[in-house]
Amino acid sequence: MTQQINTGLIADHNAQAAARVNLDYETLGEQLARRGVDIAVLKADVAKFAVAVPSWGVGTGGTRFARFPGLGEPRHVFDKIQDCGVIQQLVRCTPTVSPHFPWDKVSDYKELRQHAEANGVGFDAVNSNTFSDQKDQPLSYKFGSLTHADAGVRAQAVAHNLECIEIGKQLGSKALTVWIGDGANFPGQSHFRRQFERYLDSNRQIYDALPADWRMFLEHKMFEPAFYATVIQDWGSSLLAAQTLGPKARCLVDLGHHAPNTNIEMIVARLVHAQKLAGFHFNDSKYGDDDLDSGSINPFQLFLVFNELVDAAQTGAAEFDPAYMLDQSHNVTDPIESLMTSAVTVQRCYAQALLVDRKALTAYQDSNDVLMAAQTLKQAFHTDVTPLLQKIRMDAGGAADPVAAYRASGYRKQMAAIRPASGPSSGIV
Ligand SMILES: [Mn+2]
Repeated sequence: MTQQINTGLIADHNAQAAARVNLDYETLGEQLARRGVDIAVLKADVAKFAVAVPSWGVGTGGTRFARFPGLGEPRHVFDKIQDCGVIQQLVRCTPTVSPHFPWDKVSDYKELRQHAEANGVGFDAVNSNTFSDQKDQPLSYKFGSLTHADAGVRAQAVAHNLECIEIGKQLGSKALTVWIGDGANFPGQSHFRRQFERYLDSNRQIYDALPADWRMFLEHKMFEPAFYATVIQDWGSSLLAAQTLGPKARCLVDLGHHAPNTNIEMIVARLVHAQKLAGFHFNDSKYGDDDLDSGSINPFQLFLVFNELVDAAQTGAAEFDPAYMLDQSHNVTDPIESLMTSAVTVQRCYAQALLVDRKALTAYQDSNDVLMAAQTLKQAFHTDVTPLLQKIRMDAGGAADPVAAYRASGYRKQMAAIRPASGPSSGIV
């Protein structure tokens, strides 16, 4: 296997941190023991947690105003996979990459799969793109794709999704994520019901082509690029579509794809109840679909989402097997640093949610002790599990402090020497 970051450097980094981490871990273990939690059991559980990295996330993102490229950006999917391998090497909780087509198209998928294996990562859900036009594409998606008024455009969009499934089979994927930008920018532009019916009809053709052990993740998004009405704008439309299509279709929750102040954790609970939760695209936002780093604005919300997930797992909720992925746009940070930090943040919220005293919480809920119910969640959220996460990473060969080890490695500088600068550009991820 190709280790992009020198393993000796990581070992030295960890050796310097070991005494401090071990002491902090012991102290945390004593604190948790007083609350009836065995830190060894918690550690074994958290060590199994994994979140996928999006292939498009390792490139510098942009807004519709501008994109300011970083140094040593990946030139193609092979570079992207290599960067994802660096992330996994240091954080040890991002074992898979989610590719996006046609951006990540290659002529030899066997070679791509081998390249991923050599970099210590596998493939997660494949993503289709019918929200932008590609060079030499016969028909335009300007006025929609799977829901376009013209049957020819719909057929082209369906064919692209079928191709994504075929590529995914070669890469070892087990899911197709479908997000479309279809909608309307003006009242009157589209017939709401006919457009939704066309969505279902097109997706039926894709659904029918899914292998038996695959899933179809339907991703909703409130707005943009359609600013007046989006076909799959909310979890209600998504659930309706998933229920119409059948058991392989499920609803994907991207944290940024809701109106501000939406109670996302409650949506999660509803989707668990409906046995339709596909999984997540983690990110954070302040105003809209900002695609900021996970937990950077509202870590408590992320914790509350995991509180629902841990509750669902511990109560044996049916058809509960959510897929976790980061989906962020890194405009002003090094994407590798942001993705490492975000993966650890998501893992942290999972660990904190495992610390909720559920027996006590249930008792407070049933006796209407509102204040203590809220305090029970806060007690878990306020627990600093940093030493636990450090210990898990170090035991797995990752770094005590992934960003510090990454910076010390000089990886970005090395890549800047190999990969030519892409130059400033407008445009979006
Ligand atoms: Mn997303």
